[in-house]
Amino acid sequence: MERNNLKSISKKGRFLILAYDHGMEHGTADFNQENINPEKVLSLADSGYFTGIALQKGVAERYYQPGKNKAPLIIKLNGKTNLLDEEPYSPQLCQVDEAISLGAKAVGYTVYVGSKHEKKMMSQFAKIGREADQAGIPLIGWMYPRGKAVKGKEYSREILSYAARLALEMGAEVAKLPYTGDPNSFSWVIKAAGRLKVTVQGGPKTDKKDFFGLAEEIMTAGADGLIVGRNVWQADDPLEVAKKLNEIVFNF
Ligand code: FBP
Repeated sequence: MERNNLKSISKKGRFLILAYDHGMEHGTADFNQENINPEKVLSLADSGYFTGIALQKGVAERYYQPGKNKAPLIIKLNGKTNLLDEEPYSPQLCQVDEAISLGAKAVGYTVYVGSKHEKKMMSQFAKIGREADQAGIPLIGWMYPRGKAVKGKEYSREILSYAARLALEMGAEVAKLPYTGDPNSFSWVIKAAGRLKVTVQGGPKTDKKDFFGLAEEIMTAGADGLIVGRNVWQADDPLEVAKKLNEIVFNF
């Protein structure tokens, strides 16, 4: 059964979402004079190539204009900095009803699968899932294996299929996962996700052609789309990259 109006953040059942929550996650190291300005990235998101933009609450409050901005808004409800060297925990910073009042059509939440604090994140995720269900909007799980228990296995078939299955069993509508690195193992991850939609993160900026090749490979493996940030807005020609990714994701 299709739940919670996925249509508002997808096209032909697929997703191409622009992620722009890096200021919180990474500091300003990811930005240049252009892409540090949320207005520039929002206008890229509004190009028509994306089915959504993922922002933290503060940026959405000050820059996103429902009705004027075209890309559907997805609010990341939790987040953390990268300054502390400890088992990862990403606290909830925004509530579902606040996200909706900002115009959100979906919410996202990161679970660090395998972290010492996994239980706390799972229980927050479950509560958010109930609230999102009541509001009729989808919950996207940023499912990232991290921490001592999974060290060295963050990209393995075994752990990523576990993360995908966890998202299904917790009641997410969409999972965002790292890529295993090859289509065979990733097709097992997708199988494990069952009826859950599976999207893949972009990762650090790589050569443009290599990234397009990777995007094609990920879609061939059976993914439902991409949630990508740096490989788009750090590119010299972000609009061209967006156009090409749109072709790959929606015309596959
Ligand atoms: P990218 O495509 O730039 O990797 O963005 C995806 C994303 O999940 C962002 O939403 C988030 O800020 C970032 O990656 C987190 O990256 P990491 O935890 O690997 O530092």
